[in-house]
Amino acid sequence: MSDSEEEISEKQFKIVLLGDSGVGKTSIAARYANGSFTKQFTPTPGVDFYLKRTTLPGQRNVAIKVWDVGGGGNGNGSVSRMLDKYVFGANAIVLVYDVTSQSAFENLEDWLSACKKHLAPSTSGGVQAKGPAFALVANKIDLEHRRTIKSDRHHRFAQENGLLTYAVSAKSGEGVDLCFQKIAAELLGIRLSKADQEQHQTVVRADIVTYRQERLNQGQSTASVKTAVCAIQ
Ligand code: G3D
Ligand code: MG
Repeated sequence: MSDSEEEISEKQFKIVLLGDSGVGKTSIAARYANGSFTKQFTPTPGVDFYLKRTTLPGQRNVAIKVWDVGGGGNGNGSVSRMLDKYVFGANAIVLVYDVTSQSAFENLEDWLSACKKHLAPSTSGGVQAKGPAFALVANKIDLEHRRTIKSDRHHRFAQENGLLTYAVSAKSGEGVDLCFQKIAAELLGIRLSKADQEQHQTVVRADIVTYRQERLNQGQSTASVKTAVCAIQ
């Protein structure tokens, strides 16, 4: 295929989201594909698919198919019976946890080993098939005040297991787009420049909350009082 044909053609990547129920997999997939966050989610039965097209440096078009795997259990639980079907042919497997949940983080060991078991080296035509990339995603970073998994623990686990690492908030959108863009770049063997990364950075909206002047004046001198307060929600 010539260079120009390769530019026009589109690569497809299968990216599978795994992790305990409630960590925010559906929210991440919906945020990435639809740019929205819906407060009320019902647990995902089976698997849902989200498709997003993106372009990487060098006019390389990519279609990212996100597999949002539902189910209540962890790698040893109800999901594991179907896990082999979900991870088959995956280009990347994303292990998601909630930064406020100790158990969701600890269960990632089981998710990871269940995946590795199903992905035991296969050969096709005598050629060893390349396994998927693995990534560790810390979700709900908007809940910093409730964080129980510190970033050094996150990085240690990633380093011990050779995982790419990201931190996101499906709620605010922070880091979500960039996370998928970086995974796609990794799969293509491309390095994203600072400018490329900035393009995919989400501006987190800080709501301006206007308090009534008299409430702010209570117990304070008016000289130090501002009428608008910036709050990140
Ligand atoms: P799952 O698909 O992994 O099971 P969901 O998880 O996407 O259904 O999310 C579970 C709950 O976490 C949902 O709340 C969702 O709104 C919330 N959530 C997901 N991502 C974030 C995030 O980044 N920040 C915060 N603060 N909450 C998040 P409910 O209330 O519907 O259970
Ligand atoms: Mg879900």
